[in-house]
Amino acid sequence: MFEKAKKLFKRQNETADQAETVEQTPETPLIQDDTVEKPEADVPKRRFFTQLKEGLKKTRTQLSDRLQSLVGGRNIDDAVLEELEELLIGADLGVQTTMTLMDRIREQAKKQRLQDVAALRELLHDELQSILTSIKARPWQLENKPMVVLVTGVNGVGKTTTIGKLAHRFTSEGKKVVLCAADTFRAAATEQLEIWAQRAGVILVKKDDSNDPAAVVFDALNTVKQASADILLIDTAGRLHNNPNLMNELAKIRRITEREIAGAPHHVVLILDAVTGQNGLHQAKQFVEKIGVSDLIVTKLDGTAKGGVAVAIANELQLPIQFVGVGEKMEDLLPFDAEQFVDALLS
Ligand SMILES: Nc1nc2c(ncn2[C@@H]2O[C@H](COP(=O)(O)OP(=O)(O)O)[C@@H](O)[C@H]2O)c(=O)[nH]1
Ligand SMILES: [Mg+2]
Repeated sequence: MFEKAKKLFKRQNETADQAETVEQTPETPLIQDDTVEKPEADVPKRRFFTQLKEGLKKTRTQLSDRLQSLVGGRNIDDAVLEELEELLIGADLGVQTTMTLMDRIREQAKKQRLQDVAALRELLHDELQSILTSIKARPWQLENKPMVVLVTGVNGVGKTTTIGKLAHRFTSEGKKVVLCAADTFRAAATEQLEIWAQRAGVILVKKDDSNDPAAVVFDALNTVKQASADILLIDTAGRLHNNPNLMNELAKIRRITEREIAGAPHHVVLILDAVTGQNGLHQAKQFVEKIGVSDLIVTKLDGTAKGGVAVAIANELQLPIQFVGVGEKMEDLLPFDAEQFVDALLS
């Protein structure tokens, strides 16, 4: 079915395999669970895993449970592998990523003479993890203050919500956070960010009745300097991704931050909504091309059975996922860890 495209992507994979690998490890999550008796360092990790597992429930049912029933009692033959391929497509891993995976799985299954479902699951686990860990990630260096983060993405993907969650996370870690309301396109956008700023107890920079986002960013950069803040999170508009005005506006914001603070923006985050699945990929490519993106945050994993799209997007864009959104509440943002993500997907 995918023979032609397979050859095409094989070459690409070979290049990716040669790339330097840096494993993504999360910074210590802030959520503590005092009820579990475990060594200190394990507690946030365990809590994060439980929350992630819950968030990925729909996808896990689609992938893991069906994998079990697919293979039950059968030998791992070509027919089974074909069905696995369909399963991966069904979990929205995308054609390209599925083909990469299936090439490796077919090869290994033959080499290792795989017999049972447990071994197949383990192989799938390792190959998924290897795709994610081979993507270079630049950690968020909170020591080099101020750290400026420009948050982008189309309307409704969860930019403002994610900024609220990040603000909560960083203040809980004792950081001084400033939010910038640079989505001046919709009147309600500033109000929404204001509510999050209050909830998280952080400073908000806004300009009422302004339609000049770059001017708001300029003010915010000054506030950050004056207040000696640690982090600036810039919320932006997301109207029509292919609208040249939006891209020009983002480029202008980027230029101003570069001019005002050395090394800024330290991260340009693209927010992607897992519910829109593969459709989000085309939009994502526009952002990557036009403004340059350094990190991904995938939201709404709790609302879809197609959470595999997170792996597909990271793989196709070769960009690291830094956080994942698993709900609408302030605590529902988790630092991304490749191993835990794959564990939660397949357990
Ligand atoms: N279930 C779920 N909903 C989310 C998540 N992140 C954001 N949302 C919801 O998505 C909707 C759009 O979010 P918003 O932050 O306004 O998107 P923006 O237009 O990109 O700023 C809101 O109703 C949020 O509550 C998530 O991780 N899970
Ligand atoms: Mg918004």
